[in-house]
Order: sequence, then structure tokens, then C-alpha cells
Amino acid sequence: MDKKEQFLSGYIAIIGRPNVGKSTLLNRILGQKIAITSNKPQTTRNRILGIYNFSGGQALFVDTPGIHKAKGKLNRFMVDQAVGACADVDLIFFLVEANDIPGRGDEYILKLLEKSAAPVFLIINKIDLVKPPELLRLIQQYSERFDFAQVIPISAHKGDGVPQMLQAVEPYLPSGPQYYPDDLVTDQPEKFIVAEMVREKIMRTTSEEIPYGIGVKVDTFTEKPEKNLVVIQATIHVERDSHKKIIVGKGGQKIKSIGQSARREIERLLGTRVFLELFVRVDKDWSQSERMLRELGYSKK
Ligand SMILES: Nc1nc2c(ncn2[C@@H]2O[C@H](COP(=O)(O)OP(=O)(O)OP(=O)(O)O)[C@@H](O)[C@H]2O)c(=O)[nH]1
Ligand SMILES: [Mg+2]
Repeated sequence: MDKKEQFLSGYIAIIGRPNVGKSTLLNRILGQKIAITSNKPQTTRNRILGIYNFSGGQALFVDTPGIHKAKGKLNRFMVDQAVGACADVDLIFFLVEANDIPGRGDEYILKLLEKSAAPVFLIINKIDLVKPPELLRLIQQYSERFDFAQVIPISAHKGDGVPQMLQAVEPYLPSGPQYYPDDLVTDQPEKFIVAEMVREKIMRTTSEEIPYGIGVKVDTFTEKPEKNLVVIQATIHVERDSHKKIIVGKGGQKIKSIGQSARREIERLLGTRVFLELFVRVDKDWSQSERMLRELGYSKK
């Protein structure tokens, strides 16, 4: 049998600096939101698998935290997740922003890629923000620096270039089994995605150090099919009393609006009505505690 007749399957790691649009791209590929996004760097903290099925194959995309100079235990976990995702994959997407010039952060990643066995696509995202001459200059700069298997400009936000990008992936996938049933989009537990949706609303509506000191955990998740309802209780862990005050807001207004927008998104995800109850708890400097990191899913098992 030649390769054309065989089922193709393989892993593709999506890596890059923070905020370049990796999670937006994963959601665009899947046509569904499973990874949270925000205009702040360091939004994603774990690897997130997205299962993309096409006629004759299955591509498994792995969204990763942005690679940055990590200080502190949580950030080191995040960067380890990203770097580790490049091992044993069939292809790597190195995502950069069209409206930025290659910097030290990108150079650091290119050095990692030099050691990697997998072919690398340079995916230039956010082309909606630049004019063609700027894009050409960037392509030239990167191509002189590294031998990319392909260079593909896209807009994850608008979708431009994404179908072409997906087609370009197929020849790089080996023949292999169908790893997941074709109605599954991710292997992340619903509880994890729900906690992430709550965290996203906080990322998007708070500033300074607050979004970085938040951890969310779903404590209970009770399905009531007879009522087409899911009852969820979740705790927002913060590092300081002052952060708790800000998250709760005057008369509880802030936490109420976080809860409302998270609930709407979770209802869309689960396809049922949702009752969401949020608690805020101060765990002083939780992001430095091994125990708390483990509890919130930020440690290697
Ligand atoms: N204009 C424009 N904005 C984009 C595009 N793709 C992503 N963005 C925006 O870029 C910001 C960062 O997007 P994310 O998908 O969260 O980026 P990320 O690389 O996953 O970030 P981290 O998880 O922090 O590493 C968000 O505000 C997105 O809306 C694009 O194609 N065009
Ligand atoms: Mg992300």
C-alpha cells in the first residue's frame, strides 16, 4: 500500500513567545473554543491537545504556554511544558507575530529548534496587522536564520491562510492509527476547561499582577440531566487579601460579572444550562507552593 491509501496521524506542537496567538490558532483549527485566550502574555499554562480530523487522517495539535524567561515555580512549569512538547512530535509550528521583529525571545526558541529532530514550519500570524512589504521582509529575515520546511502567513483571528496551512501539514504526517474517536475535540477533562473559562474572564478583566496570581479549581461538577442543568462550584485562588478585594469588587459586582460571562461560555461548551457558583480564597503565595501547584494542575505528575 502506498502512503496515499494509508491513514495518516501525528502530533504537531504549536510553540512561540507569549501572546503570538497560539491558542487562537488552535481554536481556529478546531472551529471551537477549547483553549482560553487574552491580550495578556502567559495566558496558557498547560499543554492543550486539539484533535483535527480530515479525510484520511487525524492531526493532533498541541497548544503550549508561551516560552519566556521564567522566574518562579509556576513559570518554570509553563516553559517546561512548552519545551517538552517539542520532543517526539512529527512537526513543529513556530508561531511568530507579523507585526514584530525577531527578538531575543525568538532567537532563544530558534536555538531550541536547532536541536529538534522534527521539521519546523514558520507560521507568521496576525498578517491582518501588516502590509505585504513588511511581511516579505520578515519572511526573508527568518528564512536567512533557519531552514524552515515551510513558511506560512496566516491570520488566526480572521482565518486567512489557515486552510492552506492545514493542507500543508498532511504530507508531514506519518501513516499511523486513529488515536482518538472522530467526535472528540480534545482530551482535556470538562472540569479543566471550565476552570480555564473562569480564569480567562479574570485574565481579561483584571490588570497588573492579579491575572498572574490566579488559579482556578472546579470543586464540584454535578450533572442533572432531568433538568438539563449542570451545577458547578469553583474556587478562585488568589495570592493576597488585596487581590481578593479586587476580584470580589464593590458589593460583589466584579465576581458577579466574571461568573456571568464564564457561565455563558460554559453553557455553550457543555450544551446545557449551567449554575455556576464561585468562591474566592486567599492562599498566600500559592504559586510558590509545590502542594498548591500540584493541586491546581501545575506540576508534572
Ligand atoms: N489582529 C490579530 N490578533 C490576533 C490574531 N491571533 C491572535 N490575536 C490576538 O492576540 C492575543 C493573544 O492571543 P492568544 O491566542 O491568547 O496568544 P497565545 O500565543 O496563546 O498566548 P499565551 O498563551 O500567553 O502564550 C489575543 O488578544 C488575540 O485576540 C490575529 O491573527 N490577528
Ligand atoms: Mg495561549
